[in-house]
Order: sequence, then C-alpha cells, then structure tokens
Amino acid sequence: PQPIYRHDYRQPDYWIDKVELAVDLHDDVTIVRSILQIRRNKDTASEGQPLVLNGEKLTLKEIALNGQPLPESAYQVDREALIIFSVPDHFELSTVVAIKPHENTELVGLYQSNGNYCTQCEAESFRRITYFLDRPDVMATYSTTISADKARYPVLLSNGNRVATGELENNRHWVRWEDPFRKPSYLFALVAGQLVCHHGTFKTMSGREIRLEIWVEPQNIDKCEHALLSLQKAMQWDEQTFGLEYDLDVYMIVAVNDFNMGAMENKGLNVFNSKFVLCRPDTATDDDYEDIEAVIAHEYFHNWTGNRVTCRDWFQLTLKEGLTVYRDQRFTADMTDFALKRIRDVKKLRTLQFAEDQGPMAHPIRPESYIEMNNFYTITVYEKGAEVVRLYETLLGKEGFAKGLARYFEKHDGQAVTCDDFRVAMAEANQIDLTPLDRWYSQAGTPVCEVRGRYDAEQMTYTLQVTQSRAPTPAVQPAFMPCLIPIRVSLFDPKGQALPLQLADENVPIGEERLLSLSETQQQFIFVNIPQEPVLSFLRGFSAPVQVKMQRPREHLAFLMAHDNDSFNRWDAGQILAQELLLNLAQDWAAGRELKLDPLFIQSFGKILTDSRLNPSLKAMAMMLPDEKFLGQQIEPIDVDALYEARSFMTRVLARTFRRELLALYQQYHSTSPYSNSRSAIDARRLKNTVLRHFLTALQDEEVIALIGQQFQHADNMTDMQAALSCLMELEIPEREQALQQFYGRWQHDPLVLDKWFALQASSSLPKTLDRVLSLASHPDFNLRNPNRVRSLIWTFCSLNQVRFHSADGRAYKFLAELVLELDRLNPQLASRLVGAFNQWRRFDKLRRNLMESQLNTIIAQPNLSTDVYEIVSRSLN
Ligand code: BAL
Ligand code: ZN
Repeated sequence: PQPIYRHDYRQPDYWIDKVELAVDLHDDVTIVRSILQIRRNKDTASEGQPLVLNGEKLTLKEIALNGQPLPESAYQVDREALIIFSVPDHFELSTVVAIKPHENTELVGLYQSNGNYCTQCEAESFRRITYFLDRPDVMATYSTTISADKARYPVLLSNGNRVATGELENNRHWVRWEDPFRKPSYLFALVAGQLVCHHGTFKTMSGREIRLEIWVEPQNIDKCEHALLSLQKAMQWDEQTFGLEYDLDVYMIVAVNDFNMGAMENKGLNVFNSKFVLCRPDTATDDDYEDIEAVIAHEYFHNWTGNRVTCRDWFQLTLKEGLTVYRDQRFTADMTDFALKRIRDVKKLRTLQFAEDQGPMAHPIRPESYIEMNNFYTITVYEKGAEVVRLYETLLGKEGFAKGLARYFEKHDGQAVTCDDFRVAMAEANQIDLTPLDRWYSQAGTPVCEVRGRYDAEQMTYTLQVTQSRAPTPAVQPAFMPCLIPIRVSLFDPKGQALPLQLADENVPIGEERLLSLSETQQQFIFVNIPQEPVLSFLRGFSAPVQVKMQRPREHLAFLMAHDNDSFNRWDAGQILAQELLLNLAQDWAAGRELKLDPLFIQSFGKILTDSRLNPSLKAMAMMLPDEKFLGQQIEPIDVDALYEARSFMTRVLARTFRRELLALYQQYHSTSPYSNSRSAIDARRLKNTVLRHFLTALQDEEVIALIGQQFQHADNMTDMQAALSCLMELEIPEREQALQQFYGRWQHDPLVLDKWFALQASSSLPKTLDRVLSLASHPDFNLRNPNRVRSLIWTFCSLNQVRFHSADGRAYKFLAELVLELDRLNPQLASRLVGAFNQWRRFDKLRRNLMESQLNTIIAQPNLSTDVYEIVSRSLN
C-alpha cells in the first residue's frame, strides 16, 4: 500500500453542491439511489477532465448523466472508484447501487447492530454507501429519504429536519430528512430500527426551543437521563463560555452496542457507542458518569468545531479534534474540579501519548503521511493536540482565546480549513505573531526541558537555566527545531511562602507566578532580590506538553508535596518522588538486594493521609502510586517483574505502616446512607475505594477481606460494587470466584456491565490471569464482533496489564497475534488498535523482544492483511 502525503493536497477537480439520497432498506440488499449536482472546479480542472468518484463494496446498478443512461463505454468501475471519462461543466449524476449492510462486520459505512441499521462515515466510509467525492473539503446539502419495513424499523432518522413521511405497499413506510447546512460526507448519518426516545428540550440564548432526543433500544429507556442532562449542560456551557448556539431545531443521539469509536458527531444525529450514553447508578460507575458527560459534550461541541468549520483534509484532523478535546476538558473542569481534571488529563497524556512518541507510531499532531487514516485517530492528534490548543490559552489568556475563536468562526464558518487558518485567526484577533507555535504542529516527539536552578547568596539572585531538546524516537525524524514553550514558575521560601518575582531587567516584582517563554535551545532567566535559597516550582499546571529533567534533592520534592499552592505541581512532586524511589527499588529487586523504603517518603505519604484541607478526590489522586506502564517508560529495557515487585513492595509498606489511618479513612468515607451523585458523595467513594483497592487489599488480612466482602454484598451502586470486585481480583481466596459468579448471574444480560466482568478479570495481577484470559476468550459471551467486548478483555489485558501480558513464556504474545489475524478479517480498524499492544516491543529485554518480533513477523507475512494492520506492523518492524 502507498502512503498519502500532506504536501500532495490539491483541491478536487469537481465540487458537489447538492445530494439527494433514497435508501431502501431490505433484508437481502439495500438499494441506494443518489442524485448529485456537480460542477467543475475551474481552479483545478480543465474542461472534459474525467470525474473520479470514490466507491468501495458497491454494486453499480444504474447510472445516468442529466437524465440520460450512460453507456458502459462512458465509464469504468474498479474496487475503489467510478470514473466517468467525460462530463460537462455542470451536470446531474444519478446512480443506483446495491449494498449489503447485514454482511458488514467492519462497522463502517451502513451496518447492523442488534438488528438495527446505523452508519459510521468518518473518515472515509461514505464511499461504502454511494459513489461520491468522499473528502472533507467537498461540502454539500443533503436530502435523505429512507424506506423500510414499518414494523421492524418504525424509527427512520437522518441529519437535519424531518420534512415528510408516508406509507408504502407491503407494510413499508418512508421518511424524508433535509439538512440545510452544507456538510462534508463524513458527517452523514442514517439510523433505522426499533428504538424508543427519551426526550427533553433546551431553550437557546436567542430564545429558540430545541428538541433533544436520545434514541435507545427499549430495554435501556431508564438509562438516558444523565446523558440528557449532560447535553443540556454542554449546550448552556458553550453559550456562556464562547457564545455558541445550536443551529438546527432537533438534536438527536442514538446509542448502539457495536461501535468502533466512542461516538460520532454527525450533523444533528450523533451515533454513540452505548457505553457513552447508558447509565444507572447500579450499572455504571462515577467514572462512567463523568466519561458520559464528557463525550456527550465533546460531540456536541463538534457542531461548531468540526461541523460548521471543518477540516480541509484529514491531515488537519487535530484542527477539530485537538480543539474539541480542549473544549471538553474545560467543560469537565467547570462541571467537576479544575485540578482533578488537569491531573487526570496529564496522567493520561504522559502514560499514553508520551509512550506513542517513544514508539514506531510517533507522529506530529498534524501528520505528514498515512496509509490508513483510521490509524491516525490517535492520542497524539487528540490529547497532545488539545495541549497545543491550550498553549494559545496560556499565551493569550482565556479572554484572548475566546476572541481568537470568535474570529475563527467569523472568517471560516461554513468552510473546510487548516490548522494554519486557526493559528492565523487567533493571531489576528490578538494582534500578536503566533508563527512560533507552528513547530508544535510539524514536529513529532516530546520536547524535553532540562532545568538547572542556581542560587547566588551574595548577589541574591536565582538563575534558572533551561535547555530544550527532543526525547529520542525510534523512527527517524527531521532535526529537532526549538519550540515556543510557555513555562509557569514560582519560587518558595523555606516557610512555604511564594516569593515576589522580579526578573533582572525589571524594576519591580510582578506577581508570585511568572510565565516564561522558552523559544531557544538554551535560555536563562535571572530572578533578583531573592533573600534566601528558594524551592522551585516548575511548569506549574503542566503549562506545556513536555518532559522535565531536573536534579533536585528529595527534600525539595517533599517540601512541594506539602506546600506548593499549585495543586497540579503539588500532586506531581509526590509522583516524581515516588517514581524515583520505585525505579531504585526495581533496580534493587533485580540485583537481589534487600528492599527498603525511604522514611522521607513514608513521612510525606502520612501527611497526605492526614491532611484535612485536601479534597478527598485530590487526596485519592495524591495517594496513588505511578502505575507500572508509566514507570516502564522511564527505563530501558523495561523490567516488568522488577517494576511489579517494587510497586507491590511500596504498597505493602505503606499499607502496613498506615493500617490504622487507612482503616479510619475508609470508615470515615464509607457511607451507609443511600447512593447519591452529589460531588461530595463521589469524592467520598473515590477516596475510600482508593484506600481499599490500592492499599488495604495488599494486607490480605481477615479484617480487610471482611470489609471487601461487605462492600460487595451491600453496595447499592456500581462504583462500590466494581471497586470491591476489583479488590477480590487480587486475592487468591474462595470469595473471589463466588463473587464473580454472583456478579455474572446478576448482570449477564446487560452487555455494558458484562464488559466490566471481563475487564476486571483481565486486569488482575495474579499470575493465573493469562490462563483466565485464554479461557475467557472461549466464553460464550465473548464475541469478536462486538468492539466493546473485545476491548474489555483483550485490550485491558494486553495493553494495561503489563506484568501478565509480558509473561516470559510468550504465550500471551502468540494469543494476541492469532486474535489480531482472526479479527483482521472481520474488523481491521479494531485489529489494528489491538496490534498496537506490540508497539513498544524494542524497549523490552532480548527474550521478550525476540518473542514479540517473531509474532509481528508472522502477522506481516499473512496474505491479504488489511492496510490498517499492515501500516501499524510495518512501522513497528522498520
Ligand atoms: N470524530 C470522531 C469521534 C470524535 O472524535 O468525536
Ligand atoms: Zn472528536
């Protein structure tokens, strides 16, 4: 397969202004009639240039140009295109194609889930519904008529407004939808099925009443209220924060069980993975509730950032995704807690995106080339992209950012544009040169800031020396050019007071926190009038997506853990200290030395436990030790057993030392009153479940086992039940299997809860987990055709359970390779996600490296591999 390059972009030779679709759904075959109004693009195409339309897995039945059937000699059809050799400047093209949604296991284009029809067209799957110029810069208005059997498909939905309905012979009916907004084909959607609606309304700031509809299968009607409330909150937040109002009269969300992604922002008709819609306190955890609110908001925010202003080409994906993730992060921070949200987002970025940067898939947020676009819906494009958008906010302030966004819409509403257009709009609105941000779009890899602070008592100066480079990436990258890195800093005196900060060229101090701009490879910043040696708080709030390297005494970290007034850095100081100790412990374990935990850390941990000022969720965050996967990134080769043993040792020591305090915290926050979803109840559950799952369980004593058992038996909500069951997963006791059976018996008919049952078993660190996963892969409820089920068992095990997936006998590697090959024939997008679990293979010891390489070679040797899997594996082996 050949890569496609960003620099090869050119406008299409033809534009399509109007689309009329008629989709007749039948059991054996679906017929799609399309009428396209097409005109030549005078800027690119000379007269008579052939028209090349994308089309895959379509059977062409009829074709006519301006009403005249075309002779076979006038066109050609191959596996990917329909080519019409000669066309006029303006014309109407009619086609009729047949497709087979019931045979579609890839879950792109038109397919069936639980007997209902739905679509997924992003990035390039509208071409599996009809022949089209399937690229985001071709924007048209759509009118869609759907017909189907009335009893089996009473609900027929598409984008825009329902304008007409009617009855047909043979118990069939039809509905016509019209979407007045021009849109790219990837935002087309169609749904047909036996669905029921949970509805509400929203009054916009200009006084229009919008109907909000959440469509689900009948058994799920009692699980929609939170999604509806989330949508209403998101609509209000976008009006209040950015003055953005919804534009159609109806906003629909449909929940489907079989979905490759989280959700899809189709204009006026979002299609969602049911995981991000359905919840009830007894079926979904507090984290699920928060995720649902965030994803509902994300897709809603796309209506402006993505739909009204879309991407010129797929290389610009971060234009809509980075920006929309940034918006949903801010929304969640406003709905929950700013510091908590920031910590969670940065944790995710550092664990997953920094790892992507260190592997074969390292790419800039605006990639330069791809073989299969679906492989570039990555944590880099999304989460690092959001961090890059956040840089604008950091540089311009919230107000300047809002002004820039307003300018972006003013200039580009209704257009398909680029990341450069976004940067220029931000710059124009704030009358500032933002070209220095360009390198964040064009360079792969994580910048590394090396920091040295030097205090001169005589001069009373504190000099900060900062250099930037790039963390090594395995794939060859162009030479690293320095980026513009905004760095927030503060200095603290020994009592924990933030010092007034005055740079050498200033006359007076300006505040106690400063934003420094690092734009050269090396720069120094001199603070004057510093009366005594300070403690540095660097990159406060994680003001840029970089790695920081700094030698500093452990006492400084312990000091920041206690005193930093930036909640993020306070948390981070604890993580850095724990990380340093864990890596040392891992080395000691590997060398057979006795393990000892630094008393300074024990003391600092104790202070966190007893700090009554800390919000309980933040306390839970601060107590959590860095996970094994994150620790693995800091060393080479990754010694999975040593990291596991080191972390288990530290957990045990802390649990033993603070047994009394931990039990007291558990009791304090374990509520006996009925479930509530108030913030304080959520905070309490977070803290007590962290205490139980991540510390007390390690004691494995009778008292703790009894607590876990009681929580499991009496929980009136899934947060507590899942937490108790996850504790049991770590214990080799008869109660473990009893609880699993009980849980299965109660929830076997609820797919989303059953996913938890699979995932919990796959995440156990017990040595028998590999065998359990192998047997669960043959369980009657395991199903390769359902992406959620595959992710819950396979992804949880292969990507998140480091110590058990990397079992030295290589059995798990073989299992994954076989599964990927089987899955590739059904659903290449999902297969390529899973095979990514091998991406870091070069960073392991020789034995594991060889075992993984051999599986990758087996995969790449298969004939008929999908482009999705081929691209990931070939990059891995190169
Ligand atoms: N556009 C794909 C799903 C999402 O990012 O919202
Ligand atoms: Zn998105």
